[in-house]
Amino acid sequence: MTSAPFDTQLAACAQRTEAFLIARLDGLTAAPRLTDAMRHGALGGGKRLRPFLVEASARLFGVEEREYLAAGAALEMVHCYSLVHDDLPDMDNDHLRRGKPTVWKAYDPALAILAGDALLTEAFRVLTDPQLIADSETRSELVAALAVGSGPDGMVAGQVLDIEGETKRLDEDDIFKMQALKTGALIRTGVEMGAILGRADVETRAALVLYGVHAGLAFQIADDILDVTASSHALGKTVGKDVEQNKSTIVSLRGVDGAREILEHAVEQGIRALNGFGQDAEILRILIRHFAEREH
Ligand code: GRG
Repeated sequence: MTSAPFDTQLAACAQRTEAFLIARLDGLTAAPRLTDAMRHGALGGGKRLRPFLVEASARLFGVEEREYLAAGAALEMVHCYSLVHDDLPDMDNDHLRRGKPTVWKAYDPALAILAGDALLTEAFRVLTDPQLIADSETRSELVAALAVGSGPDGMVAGQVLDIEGETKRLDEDDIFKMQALKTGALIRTGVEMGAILGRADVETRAALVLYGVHAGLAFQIADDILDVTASSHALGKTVGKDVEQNKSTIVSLRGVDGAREILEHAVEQGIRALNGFGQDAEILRILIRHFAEREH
């Protein structure tokens, strides 16, 4: 990793990811209104934290920019699809996302469903493109990792558990499980994709996955704390959605101070998982602290 400050590195990654997504979407001409809705859901906003996780992990192994950029953009397309679908009237019924109307408000719910579907499927097309990722085994392992992280053993399962939590009381274990799947799975997958691109050995990949699990936990607990402590109107985020819907979160069960303790523990465990990586992994250590300390 370069020694540029964290914010500069994250901004550079966001810019590269945006440019990649613009070019990729410009190449889709079969149904212009669909591509416009995909642009609305994927471009012009978003912190691009997940591509940065792929990049930071891949750079530990000297992976080329072309490869980690493609893998990070694919992961971001899946993340954007999840937000587009999550905002739908039959899910969270949100009107604003990233400071602008949600895709279903700007277009209509049917097109928002299809734009989400198209972002999801296009992500996998990116990962199978030999012009972007040279080695065929790497491509197929990336596809498998993203399918696990995003599908019925990952994010989609988490979303279902979250919806079930609206009608039944979740205990702490249920909440940890739901969050590890709904938000944590894609974060973990980002770090894992870097390890796959780097052809990391089994132990090295497992250490990075362990870091990713704790990074996902830190991200979600920080989000729950922000829901009750911060005002994020300016960002177009629905403030305290879980609070508003009376959903159980770690904060509602343990209080803000209790949640902060769990958050600090997750950060420590994540950093400990990187013990074997030395100075090269400093950016991942900064990143997990950034997750814990973020203000939006
Ligand atoms: C619809 C299958 C399906 C899944 C949806 C991730 C998800 C599951 C829903 C998103 C709802 C939500 C607000 C989850 C909490 C995690 C969170 C704050 C996600 C937003 O991620 P950021 O902060 O967003 O990285 P940006 O806009 O920066 O990309």
